[in-house]
Amino acid sequence: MKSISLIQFLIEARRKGQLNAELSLLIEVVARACKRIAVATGKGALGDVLGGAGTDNVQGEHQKKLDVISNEILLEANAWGGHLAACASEEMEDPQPIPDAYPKGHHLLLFDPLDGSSNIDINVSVGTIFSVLRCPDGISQVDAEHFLQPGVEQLAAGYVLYGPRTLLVLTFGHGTHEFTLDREIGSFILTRRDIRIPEETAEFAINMSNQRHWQPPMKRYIHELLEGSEGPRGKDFNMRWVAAMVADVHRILTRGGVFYYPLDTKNQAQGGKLRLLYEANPMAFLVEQAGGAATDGHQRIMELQPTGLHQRIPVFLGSREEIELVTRYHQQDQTSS
Ligand code: FDP
Ligand code: ZN
Repeated sequence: MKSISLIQFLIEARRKGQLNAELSLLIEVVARACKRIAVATGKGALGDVLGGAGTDNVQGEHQKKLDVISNEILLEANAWGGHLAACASEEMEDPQPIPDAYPKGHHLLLFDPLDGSSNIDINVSVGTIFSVLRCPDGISQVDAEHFLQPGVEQLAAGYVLYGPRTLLVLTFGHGTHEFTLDREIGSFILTRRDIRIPEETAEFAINMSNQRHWQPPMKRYIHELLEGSEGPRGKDFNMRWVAAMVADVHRILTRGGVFYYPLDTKNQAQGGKLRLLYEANPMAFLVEQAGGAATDGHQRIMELQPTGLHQRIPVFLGSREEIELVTRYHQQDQTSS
């Protein structure tokens, strides 16, 4: 079978009118930066990249050295190409404008440079998540407010999973596609076109240790799954939790399943655990383009109007039938209370 590289795939998509040259360049640049992050994560102790950076990010979380390194790699790679108006990152309080020395483009890039960073030191999968928006016209100075666009406005989204293989999973609104990094030639090669998530599943991902902190509809739903073939669902469910959203979502895009990070008494003051703009929205776009669903327990994630750059929300995504059921339980609870 003839292999198709990411670059060839993007050129063909441009010919079909699915994306423009600037967006194509942006995706190539992000992919190139992620190859460097893959090298850095792969070095581990040999590259002195393990452990804490000794700093906290805007969310008050301790930064790992690789969080900081990955953020710098993405910023540096995206500064000079002329495809961006500004970047925003989990690791930075405010958006970073493109330096004056370089031409500015029409896109806004958001990223979580290294998702699942508690996995770094134990040599388990981590990933990079990104989302691309159009910069509103006539803006000379980009501010956080320009990034506050609902997920339906995303032009592209994707993640790179640094696992046994380095994979790029991408959408620009024409399906969700997977590319595997061929380390010998240094190129991402198309390995799955038009990924489809099965509508039904018997596998769920949730941090069960939070069970006692959940709200009643979540307790009810998970209790029914755990009752298995003896309960109302009439079938047994299996559970997985990698503690890196990228890896859990990738499993769902490979064999189906659902991923939940609900509201609980520990995270409700912040609105949830996961960040809307650079975690939930890009994952929702990828999952919907693969036939799955993504809600905040009440409504479609991609239709939420963001109110802050680092806003957090509850996340329910994956195989459509389960997401519809868990969302219904939350909606019923709201109407009865
Ligand atoms: P992390 O904080 O390590 O970056 O981004 C949030 C996230 O990881 C997700 O990737 C992951 O699914 C979740 O948090 C892990 O949460 P727990 O600590 O509750 O397991
Ligand atoms: Zn993250």
